[in-house]
Amino acid sequence: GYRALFLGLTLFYNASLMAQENPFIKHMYTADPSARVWADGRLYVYASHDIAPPQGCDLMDQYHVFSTADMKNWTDHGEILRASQVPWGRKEGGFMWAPDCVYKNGVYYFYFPHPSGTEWNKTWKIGVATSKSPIKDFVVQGYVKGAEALIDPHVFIDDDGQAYFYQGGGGVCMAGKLTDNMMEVEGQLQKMEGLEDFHEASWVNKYKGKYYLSYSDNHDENWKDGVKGDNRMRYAISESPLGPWKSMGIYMDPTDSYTNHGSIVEFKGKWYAFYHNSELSRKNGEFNDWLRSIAVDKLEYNKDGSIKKVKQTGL
Ligand code: FUB
Repeated sequence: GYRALFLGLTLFYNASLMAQENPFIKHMYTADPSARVWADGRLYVYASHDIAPPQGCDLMDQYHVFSTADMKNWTDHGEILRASQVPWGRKEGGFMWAPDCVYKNGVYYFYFPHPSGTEWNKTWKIGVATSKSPIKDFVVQGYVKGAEALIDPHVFIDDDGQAYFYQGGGGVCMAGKLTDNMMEVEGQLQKMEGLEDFHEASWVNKYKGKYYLSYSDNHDENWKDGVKGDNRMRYAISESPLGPWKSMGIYMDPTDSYTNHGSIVEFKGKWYAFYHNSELSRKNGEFNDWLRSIAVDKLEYNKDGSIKKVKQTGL
């Protein structure tokens, strides 16, 4: 009896030590995690930064990068870019929204949405900053030519080296090829067809030869009878990076934050779904939709290629 109890408790203790703790960044508010695995074998997360006291997303003015070798111990590499370093940016600053980062031919390309004028909602551009290092020395080179005045950039590089650019918010997702300099759309962006209830936060990954486009939807019920009810994460599948897409439904229920923004990535043979919630602000006693915290959980595929609903831990 006692021996079985002891064994049980030891196993439970070990399992809890192995578990990923969410939110995994606890010393500052973070959102919009773009997770990337670079050649040094570490996983890097590029995130935007919410500012306390909460005053909405207009104050967000800088990006940070974190990395891990084991999904347990995280290193904060600090700030990598802020609004005042964007030569063409609106003079009032702020609005450094969901970014992405890719690597090509020795250069890290960091993409970020930022308004170029006082009328922030009409003047979005997708900035490009480059560096030889994944964690520092990023310099703004300009912005993506041929992009629309829309938020949430994402770049997917296919196995043949061709880069695809995605962006979108307010219900429309646009995409197209990038030229070799990674800063120009080849031809024109086209609307992605077949995405049910698209809101924002597009992300593409490849699994068993098929393309998966994940995004957040428009679900917005607020808190009701103790049930959470804001943006959910959905996905769609295609034979091509530019669609047409077959909507596959919801892979993540709402978190306790109004928005959600995800990235899906394989690391050391396992798949993960990165996202954000408001759990850190809840723990800190200042719960707010715009004081978010990045989180990660396991993502599993069914045999038929569909994605199992992700279990949010730590909530
Ligand atoms: O963080 C600012 C904005 O909120 C992002 O660009 C959206 O995806 C949403 O997370």
